[in-house]
Amino acid sequence: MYSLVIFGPPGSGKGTQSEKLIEKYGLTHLSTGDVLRAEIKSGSELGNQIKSLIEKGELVSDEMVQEMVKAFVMKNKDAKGFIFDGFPRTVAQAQWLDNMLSEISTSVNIMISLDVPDDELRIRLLSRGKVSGRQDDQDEAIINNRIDVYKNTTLPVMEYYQKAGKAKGIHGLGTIDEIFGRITEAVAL
Ligand code: B4P
Repeated sequence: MYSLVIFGPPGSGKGTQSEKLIEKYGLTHLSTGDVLRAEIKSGSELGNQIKSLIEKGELVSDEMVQEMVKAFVMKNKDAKGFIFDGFPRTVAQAQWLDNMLSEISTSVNIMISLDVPDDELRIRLLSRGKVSGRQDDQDEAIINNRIDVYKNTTLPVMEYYQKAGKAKGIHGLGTIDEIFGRITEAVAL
């Protein structure tokens, strides 16, 4: 099993590059953002709680996200490997992921970190907000909070993977194909 974490600030292109990675490597994709948005769409009580956090640009609790990730991985134990997109977002989630994968005798092979300047993130997210209807992409104050949460809470996850010798930084500006080319060089599967 080959598992890859795609990491970066909001708007860095994680979802965009995941689509190309799935196509090339046949890995099974898990976007925690997508799973959370599906829960919101279901109209459940849990979905309402998640909605209020996402619309403020805050993270959902580790426990809630971990439960969703575990259910997904256990359901797909025969996968060739996974792309974890937007997960882990805290050091606690990263430690938990290592433990959970070791239960099925596997581990994260590589962490791809997309590096994009803040100004470009704001441009991309506001432009997606105009077409996607995503509330968290339409308000600059919420976007700024997401970037702050990334720097304060999520960035230490990079150090976690650096210490494990698994982090690869990728320059995240350029065309989608140019960035994908840099990623495939790093993955070298
Ligand atoms: P996500 O869905 O992960 O949202 P995101 O960080 O904005 O990333 P996304 O994948 O959507 O965007 P991308 O970088 O591809 O999370 C949403 C929320 O859910 C979080 O804020 C949090 O509240 C919650 N959540 C999710 N996971 C969680 C976790 N593990 N723990 C706790 N809470 C969690 O950016 C794409 C945009 O840029 C697109 O519009 C694309 O067209 C554009 N783009 C991409 N590449 C480009 C390029 N090369 N040039 C120009 N534009 C480009």
